[in-house]
Amino acid sequence: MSRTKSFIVATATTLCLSVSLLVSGTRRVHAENVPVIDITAKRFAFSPDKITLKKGQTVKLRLHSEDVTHGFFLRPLKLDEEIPAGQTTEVTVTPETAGTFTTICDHFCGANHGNMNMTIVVE
Ligand SMILES: [Cu+2]
Repeated sequence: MSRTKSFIVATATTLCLSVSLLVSGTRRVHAENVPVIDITAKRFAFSPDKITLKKGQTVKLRLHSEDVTHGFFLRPLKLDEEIPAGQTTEVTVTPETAGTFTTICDHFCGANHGNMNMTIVVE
């Protein structure tokens, strides 16, 4: 192989490697870069009290508690989280069923706990 030829081969190999590194790097960023929805729990309501998700689209729910420990339970979306007092719980969800669902607080948080819920619409 001539000097020029081997230089070209080496350059091409380096280019290919850089491109594949770039591509896999981009993929990784996309996987972590899912939309985030912030939800705040505070006696005795969630804020916002309604969110809309797209069927098949992964989102991250970032659940904050502003006071005591709350729950976040929605069987059809397989959500069963605890939000410890004053803390944040993150959960990733990919809804597979369209519909209107009611998420409840399933961790007793006081007198009006039974009315603490929010709506998740999947369309
Ligand atoms: Cu509660």
